[in-house]
Amino acid sequence: MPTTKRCGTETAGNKAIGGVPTLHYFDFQSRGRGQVLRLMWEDAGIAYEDVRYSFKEYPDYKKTRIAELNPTTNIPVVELNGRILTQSYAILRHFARQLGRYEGETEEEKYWADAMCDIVIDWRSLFIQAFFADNMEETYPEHQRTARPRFLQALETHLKTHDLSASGPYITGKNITYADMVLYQICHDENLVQEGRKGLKDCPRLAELVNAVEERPNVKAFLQSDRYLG
Ligand SMILES: N[C@@H](CCC(=O)N[C@@H](CS)C(=O)NCC(=O)O)C(=O)O
Repeated sequence: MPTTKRCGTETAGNKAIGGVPTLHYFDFQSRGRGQVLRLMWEDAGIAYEDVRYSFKEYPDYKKTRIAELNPTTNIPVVELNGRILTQSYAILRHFARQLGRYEGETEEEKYWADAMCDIVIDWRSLFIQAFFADNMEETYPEHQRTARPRFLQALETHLKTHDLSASGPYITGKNITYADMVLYQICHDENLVQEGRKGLKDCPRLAELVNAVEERPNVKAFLQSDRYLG
């Protein structure tokens, strides 16, 4: 049986998005696409129901409960007041608009946040392919040697040189966007933020962004709480 846990207490943020969302996702520590949604809700002080499926039980639920919620049979899926929301990045953008934050202020900022997010989408697809392959002992080290440094270097260059990013700490400057959370989470899931940011030693601007995300009061409290599972 999947586990269900209520996280947080209802706030104005819940009112802004229309209630208490229920997240259906893997019980995969504090990792994956679903974790970015948790991160946004934690940062915004939004209460949520966290439904977690073990990797073992998921294939059965994929054919039943998840298939009923989402024709592509993927997770994350969010239920909110009788509505079903699918596609994690569309969900993040939707909540950002509803909250009136996390999407950038000007059209230029919104474009840039979306563009940086799209780079991470490409990176995460390759990461997952390599990490969950049957022969992951070969494919993941290969990914770590080839694709990953390519994405790290491109993102570091963008952050250092783009007009909006250069002043830092976030992608569009001083205000966080959903794209910073997407970028933070892939660095976390690739184990680049752990052990004193060892994996980001050649990417000081990216490390600055990671530090800024982790220093946000609600994120900091979350990372130190029993809701954070590593
Ligand atoms: N574009 C989708 C991708 C969803 C996706 O591939 N989810 C993965 C987990 S992160 C999944 O459902 N894997 C199990 C499966 O495909 O059965 C999104 O961003 O939500």
